[in-house]
Amino acid sequence: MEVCLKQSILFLSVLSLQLFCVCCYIPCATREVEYGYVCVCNSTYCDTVPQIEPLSTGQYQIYTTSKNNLGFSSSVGAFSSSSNSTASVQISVANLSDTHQTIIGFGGAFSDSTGINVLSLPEEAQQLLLESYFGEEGLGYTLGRVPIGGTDFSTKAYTYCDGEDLTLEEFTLADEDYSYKLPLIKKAIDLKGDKQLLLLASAWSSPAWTKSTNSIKGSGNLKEEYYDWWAKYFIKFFEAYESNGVIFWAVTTQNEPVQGFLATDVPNLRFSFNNLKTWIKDYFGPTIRNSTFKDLKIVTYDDGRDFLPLLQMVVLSDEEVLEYIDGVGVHWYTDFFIPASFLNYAKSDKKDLFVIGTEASNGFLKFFDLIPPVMLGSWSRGVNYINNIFDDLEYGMAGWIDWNMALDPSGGPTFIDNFVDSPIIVNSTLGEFYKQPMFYALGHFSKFVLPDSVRVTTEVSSGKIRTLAFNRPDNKTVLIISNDSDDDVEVDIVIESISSTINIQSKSINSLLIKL
Ligand SMILES: *[C@@H]1O[C@H](CO)[C@@H](O)[C@H](O)[C@H]1NC(C)=O
Ligand SMILES: *[C@@H]1O[C@H](CO)[C@@H](O)[C@H](O)[C@H]1NC(C)=O
Ligand SMILES: *[C@@H]1O[C@H](CO)[C@@H](O)[C@H](O)[C@H]1NC(C)=O
Ligand SMILES: *[C@@H]1O[C@H](CO)[C@@H](O)[C@H](O)[C@H]1NC(C)=O
Ligand SMILES: *[C@@H]1O[C@H](CO)[C@@H](O)[C@H](O)[C@H]1NC(C)=O
Ligand SMILES: *[C@@H]1O[C@H](CO)[C@@H](O)[C@H](O)[C@H]1NC(C)=O
Ligand SMILES: CC(=O)N[C@H]1CO[C@H](CO)[C@@H](O)[C@@H]1O
Repeated sequence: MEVCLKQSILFLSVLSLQLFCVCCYIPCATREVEYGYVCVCNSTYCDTVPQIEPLSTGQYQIYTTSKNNLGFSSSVGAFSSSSNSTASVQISVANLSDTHQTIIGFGGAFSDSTGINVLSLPEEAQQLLLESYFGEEGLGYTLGRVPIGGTDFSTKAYTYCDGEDLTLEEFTLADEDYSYKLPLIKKAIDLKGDKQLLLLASAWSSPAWTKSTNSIKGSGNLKEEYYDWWAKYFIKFFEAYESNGVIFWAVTTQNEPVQGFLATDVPNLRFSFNNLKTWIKDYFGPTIRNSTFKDLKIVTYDDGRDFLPLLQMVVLSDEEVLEYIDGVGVHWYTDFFIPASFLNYAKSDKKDLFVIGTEASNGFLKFFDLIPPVMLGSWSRGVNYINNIFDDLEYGMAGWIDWNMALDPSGGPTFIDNFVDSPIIVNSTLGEFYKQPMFYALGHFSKFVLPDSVRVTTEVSSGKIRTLAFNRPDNKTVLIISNDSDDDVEVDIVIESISSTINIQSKSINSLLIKL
């Protein structure tokens, strides 16, 4: 494919002056860094995703990102009806009607730290960063998580009603909402144009005076006398955001209600499963459903895989709770020792609930500072994301939301020093930002597995590669194919009655779009 720089050409026609955007795509400006490679963006330069070509029947377009060749490269080929391959690996999609879950989307979180880092860049670079995630030539994120109040990725602990006020009259959004969250969310919505950005809200902590510990920081229980007050607080939040032009799609019942207590400094509200059940069915559910925000999807749990069996036993078994909830949110922090099969416990036999990944972040395991929070350029952290998304989607997840969209080179700011990694690292002193392998890993899913795509059954003849396939709403089929081996692999791909042999590069993730 031809590679050239995007340029705008003023084209004067008889009728009007029109601005045409000419040409293909902007390739990665590769830089070798401590742990691998990144793509460098600044105020005047940022790589884009090559455009999707108009394909005729049987044609495919394959996008590749590899360890030594970041960014997206793309080429076009064709399937044929004669199958005569000698390839060592076979991928088969035998029946496009053999379907599984419908996809909701992929995205990241509008944490305060994301806003602080984005806004630390020159304005043109800010725009290129947001385009990289939400733009037509970027990853096309369709989901965003918005913290209700502060988190560990803020510069201080705060809620919207820090003074004791039973009437909620003093409820007021924080400077952080006006400076960091709302401006970015609005720009992201603008970049989506007529396409939807689905926003999910989650609270980390209620005000200190409503908690057993009398502190926003650290885990405390919500005092029972504030159960009703806390439900109404959410309505105030949705009203305040609505008056700023931002409408939400979903809300979670509490960020990490179960194991938030393990991180002793993180602003967190703790619920036992029994208390969570009571709060949802007697307070939160009725309050939301009886408000102007009654159409919000209510997502419960919002915590690690490990306690899903208990969630199923205590909460998802209760028919009154099921009346109110639409989905189950799952965090990734215990995935390194809890198998994806635990996601089978995120289900109820009485109601279809969607399962969605609501938070993920590399670099949280520091093992007494032996592992740095940010490993700039690390391909293996990209592979962590790839394998995790594969596992989750194989077990029925409908979407996956990353944590901070942009952090500084130390993995912050975070007022409790809970530094972690992020797909984009911002260097404000140089006015540039670095797209890490994680960015491209996540992008292969967000860009090509569009909302309303439906997963179809795939089979792979060897453990050498992983693949998932989806029927997209535009009637194209997409295969995501990854291999982490040191050698290129010849793969014969058979989709119902047509096939093609494709070389899958070593250490690569690929998206193959086919028009059938
Ligand atoms: C921005 O990045 C491009 C491509 O790497 C480079 O040519 C240009 O010099 C950079 N601009 C600044 C101001 O660093
Ligand atoms: C199939 O492969 C064999 C051996 O590689 C070759 O002789 C034959 O012509 C091929 N047939 C088709 C239809 O491509
Ligand atoms: C394909 O899958 C669908 C749905 O499971 C099933 O009804 C149909 O019989 C399958 N077709 C074949 C040829 O197996
Ligand atoms: C719903 O709200 C109305 C008035 O706003 C109130 O009269 C009614 O009791 C509420 N119903 C529930 C189930 O909370
Ligand atoms: C950020 O820029 C400074 C120069 O201002 C440089 O010393 C530092 O190494 C850069 N950080 C990263 C992670 O590239
Ligand atoms: C997809 O295929 C279905 C059935 O053949 C057709 O009704 C629909 O219009 C197609 N959609 C698009 C976007 O081409
Ligand atoms: C992601 C993935 O499945 N990677 C595999 C690629 O192939 C090697 C063997 O060559 C496997 O060990 C990896 O698990």
